[in-house]
Amino acid sequence: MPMKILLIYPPFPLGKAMSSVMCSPPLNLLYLASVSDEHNFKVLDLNVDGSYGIEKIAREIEDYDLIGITCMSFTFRIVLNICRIAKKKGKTVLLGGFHPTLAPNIIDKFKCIDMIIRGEGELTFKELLEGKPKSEILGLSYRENGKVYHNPNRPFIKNLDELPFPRNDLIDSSPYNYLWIPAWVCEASRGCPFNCQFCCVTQFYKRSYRTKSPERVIEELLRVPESAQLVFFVDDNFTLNKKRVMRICELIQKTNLNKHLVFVCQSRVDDIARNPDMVAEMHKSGFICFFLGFESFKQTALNHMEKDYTLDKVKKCVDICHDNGIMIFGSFIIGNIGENKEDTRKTFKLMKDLNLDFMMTMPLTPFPGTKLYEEAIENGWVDKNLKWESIKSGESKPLMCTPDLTRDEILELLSESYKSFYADKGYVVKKYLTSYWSSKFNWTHKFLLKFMKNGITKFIMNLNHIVDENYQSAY
Ligand code: B12
Ligand code: SF4
Repeated sequence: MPMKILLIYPPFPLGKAMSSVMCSPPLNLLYLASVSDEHNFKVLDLNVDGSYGIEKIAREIEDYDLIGITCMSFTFRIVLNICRIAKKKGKTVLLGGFHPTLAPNIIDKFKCIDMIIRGEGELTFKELLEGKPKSEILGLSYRENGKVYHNPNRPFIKNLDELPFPRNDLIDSSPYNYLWIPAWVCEASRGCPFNCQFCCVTQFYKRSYRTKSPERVIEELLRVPESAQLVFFVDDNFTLNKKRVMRICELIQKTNLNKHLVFVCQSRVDDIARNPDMVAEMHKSGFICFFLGFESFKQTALNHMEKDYTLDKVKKCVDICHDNGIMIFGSFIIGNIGENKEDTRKTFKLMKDLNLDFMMTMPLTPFPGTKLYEEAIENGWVDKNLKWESIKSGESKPLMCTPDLTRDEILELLSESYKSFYADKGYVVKKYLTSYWSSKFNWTHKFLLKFMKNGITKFIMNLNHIVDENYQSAY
């Protein structure tokens, strides 16, 4: 008997205002929905439709047999509220994603969660839908007759090419965008072999790294909805294997995908510094921006977090990108162990001296299961009774202090980082009126009108949704 299954992506902190600037398709749910033809799926992305308050969710849930929800640590509070509504309606509630995988004991504590699929979801979900006895399904945690069982882990999928293609047809592609450019996402590999102390990926994928074949990657790109003009590769480390990247580039050019799509990926400073020829080829194939986790510009802090790159590579990496017309979106952590205010401000200055194109900062966060969490607990930097279920996803207050900085100081530095970078007129004028008119960056001209027309108007129209308490508490 076919089931009606509702897969929910919970809302991000800033609601509609955020989604008009950046809104990413729920790729995980599209993969999950691909594992069975027998059942009927609906994917509900609450980032797209800001009108979903508690009553509307409750009405929607009514129609379904199984409610699956994806969950990150910062969305756990909202997810839990949705679980409670679903449970009240007598539905079966299933969670998956990083938070339930790395903190599976939440099922022991919260009776509104019936099942958790830990780790990669596809095969476990398939077996569950096929009706295999729960006790035999690897990677499943479940409640039965009031008792909770955590089955052994499921080994990682050996050949990622065997996965069915994501069910892109289940959602309307039009709301999805990255900085106002109509966008889609693609996954070419899973995991990362590095061992950064703060990172959840190392724990989730146990430092494994598996790739899809370049041919399969192209197949996925060919299925990207027509409306998209940009594809973001969600891989943690797209450039790890140069030979493979070169082959993907070759195939992108052969299939002319770069005629109507541009690409953004996540990479590492050392990969870029080592491989200027790869970067040149990537730009030729339509790559326009690299998302790089610099985290800090203090070597001892990088060593402490086991980031495994050295600062002498930074200038080289930035020059290689800019010489090839590739923008850099730098990501930094505020409150690294071993950094004081002065060190942090040196990092702010370097971001501009290096001419980075965009940056974002995040407070050091002790996510469940990470090595950082253990260290923070041991040293009393975080409350040992930290309850993710009471943290609002828009909450900006850092969750831990460090030996050099209080939580309030980290908060001040976070706000200072954005002011010092984006509100510094000299910097923005220099960047936007000089660099992007050079021939290397001529691809930016194509998007400029779009930025102005769609972006600014939509953003202003939706400003009232920013950190909207009602929107948050609606769940
Ligand atoms: C792309 C991405 C984003 C996109 C989101 C796109 C989207 N709509 O999904 C954007 C840029 C918006 C984003 C934002 C943020 N992100 Co992010 N993101 C990622 C990234 C790089 C890839 C995610 C992805 O698409 N993977 C591919 C899919 C197929 O895998 P998956 O999501 O893991 O899903 C599989 C399983 O987890 C499982 N599964 C997942 N959901 C469900 C649900 C059910 C019902 C079942 C059965 C199974 C299941 O099955 C899936 C298929 O195998 C991950 C790192 C990573 N490697 O996953 C970080 C990651 C998920 N992000 C993270 C963080 C911290 C954030 C931010 C807080 C960052 C910030 N500075 O604001 C925000 C969170 C905003 C919020 N909700 O509060 C952390 C989460 C840590 C945690 N414990 O919660 C990660 C792990 C990065 C890291 N290294 O720590 N992110
Ligand atoms: S390189 Fe990136 S994905 Fe890999 S462990 Fe470090 S932070 Fe995580």
